[in-house]
Amino acid sequence: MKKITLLVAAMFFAFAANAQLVEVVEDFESGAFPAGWSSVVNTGDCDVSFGADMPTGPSFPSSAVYFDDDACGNGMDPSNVTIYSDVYDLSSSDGVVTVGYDVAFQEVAAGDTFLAEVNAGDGWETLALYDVDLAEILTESFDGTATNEDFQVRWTFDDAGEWAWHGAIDNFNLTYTNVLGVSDDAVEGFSFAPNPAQDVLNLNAQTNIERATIVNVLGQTVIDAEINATSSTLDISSLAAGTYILKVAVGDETGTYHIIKE
Ligand SMILES: [Ca+2]
Ligand SMILES: [Ca+2]
Ligand SMILES: [Ca+2]
Repeated sequence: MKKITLLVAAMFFAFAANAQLVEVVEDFESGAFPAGWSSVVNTGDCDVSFGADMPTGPSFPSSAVYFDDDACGNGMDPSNVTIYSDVYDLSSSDGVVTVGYDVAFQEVAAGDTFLAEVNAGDGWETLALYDVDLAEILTESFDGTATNEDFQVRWTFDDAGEWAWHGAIDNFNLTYTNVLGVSDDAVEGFSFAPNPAQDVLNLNAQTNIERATIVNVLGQTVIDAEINATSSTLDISSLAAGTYILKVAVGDETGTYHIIKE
């Protein structure tokens, strides 16, 4: 994932038909983890805290979640503590995801680190590694692609066995666009295959399929075919890879399905 500064693409999608911008923001003002969030003490005896005032260096304007190794104390067992975000289902998203947070990190010995990672479908990968003191609260934003059902972000503070300072985050934000704000709407007796598909979609129904259209993430119709048969094929070889919506009119019903073009 690489940094971006604007959410222009996501905001544009929000105004297109059949697309819904989803924005998750967590500000840690309650003094406890939001639903779905947690921390895991991998080693040591100390866990995270909530608050604005950091043990040293710049503090936050409002409550953050942080690991305070200073408060953990001198001579304690080495601390390695991970903050886990909620798990987000991005399977209905168009694949474009932006994740961000504000971060503070102060170390004592050079070995201390604060590691941000994301699971965007291929296991944990590094978003950012904070390895030296941050002179200011840093506002981070990362742009990438993900359509996994178990999208998650985590931050791990490692004190390298020292009496160290802290790592903290606030204002977690996750932005993505659902291609449809609703789940698939199936028509009984209608089926199609394969999905994902490369070249051809095979359509089958027990009653007459009148029309089939394919809509992209911008809500634009890219294929519009009169069928008038109980079975047919749609040539999708010209479509760019990505997620689309298949709409079918079968009898007097309309079905909508997510399809993936490979
Ligand atoms: Ca806050
Ligand atoms: Ca370091
Ligand atoms: Ca320590």
